[in-house]
Amino acid sequence: VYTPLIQGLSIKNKQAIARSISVVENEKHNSRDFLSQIYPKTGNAYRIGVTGPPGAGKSSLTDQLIQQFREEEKSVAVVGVDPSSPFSGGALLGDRIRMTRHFSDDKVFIRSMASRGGHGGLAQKTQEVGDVLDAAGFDVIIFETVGVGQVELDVVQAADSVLVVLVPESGDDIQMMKAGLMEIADIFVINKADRSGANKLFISIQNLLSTIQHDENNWLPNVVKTIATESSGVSELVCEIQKHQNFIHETGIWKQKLNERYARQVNELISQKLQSTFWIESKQNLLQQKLKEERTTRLSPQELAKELLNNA
Ligand SMILES: Nc1nc2c(ncn2[C@@H]2O[C@H](COP(=O)(O)OP(=O)(O)OP(=O)(O)O)[C@@H](O)[C@H]2O)c(=O)[nH]1
Ligand SMILES: [Mg+2]
Repeated sequence: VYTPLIQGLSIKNKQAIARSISVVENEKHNSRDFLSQIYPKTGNAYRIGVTGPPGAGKSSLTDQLIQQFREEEKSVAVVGVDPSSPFSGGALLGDRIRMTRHFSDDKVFIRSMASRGGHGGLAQKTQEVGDVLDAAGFDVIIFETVGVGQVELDVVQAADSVLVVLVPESGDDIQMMKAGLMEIADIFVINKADRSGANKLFISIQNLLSTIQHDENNWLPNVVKTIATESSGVSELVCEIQKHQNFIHETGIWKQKLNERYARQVNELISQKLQSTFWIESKQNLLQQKLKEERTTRLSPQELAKELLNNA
């Protein structure tokens, strides 16, 4: 059924790519089979996650990265992920405006995704879309997302290199640590370095990083200053990405990441299947009935779970 679509994918036909993505996104006609068929073609793309606070310049930087990778003859796909918006619009429109110069390039593909419900979580969907683009043979896939919530962190964590984009106004380090950005960053980018405070932030991140214990098997994140609107610092950034890529290849971390993604996908699919077959109407009703009972006299969650499981 999917043969023409897969053929189109293999030559990076934009229409075929777009259709493949919507098969996956909307879980149309056995999208699982489709993903299964393209699996052998995946595992070659390098995945970069770009996250950071709203307006930090993520799309502007992504546009610059596309430019740099294209100069190296690499094909690039970009997935903009916006968990907060149920439909494509708003911020995602902004992404499109920042990257328009690459639209006519047939080695560049740009797509926005928004949470539209469905069975899997947005992070899982994003990975599946990544797999489609990987199968289409893109050398680099960039995932852009606003780094505020858990979903966004999950999205970028599935990438090979994670760029955390901050701006001089980003404020104190403590806040960053709270947001969990410190743990996921492979490279810190201080964008809008044309503004005052960039050096102060640079030093405080360096100080923070110097307290991290590390050895030759662990990557120590580095910090790069950029001005995305002036292409300044971008080649240094690409250089750091390359360094990180080499590092994770040499240490075997990349293979490990691929395996983790594989295992996560399997787990995700199993739990979805188990949940959906488990919650037959009578069980849903039983739960609903317990919810109506007095909190103090009803069964404990543990007892109820046991009862539900035993009645399988
Ligand atoms: N002064 C200055 N402005 C910049 C720089 N980089 C980006 N901008 C501007 O900052 C604004 C936001 O840039 P975007 O690239 O859309 O930022 P973003 O992080 O993708 O924004 P969201 O996706 O909405 O979270 C735009 O007006 C850019 O022109 C920079 O290095 N210096
Ligand atoms: Mg953006």
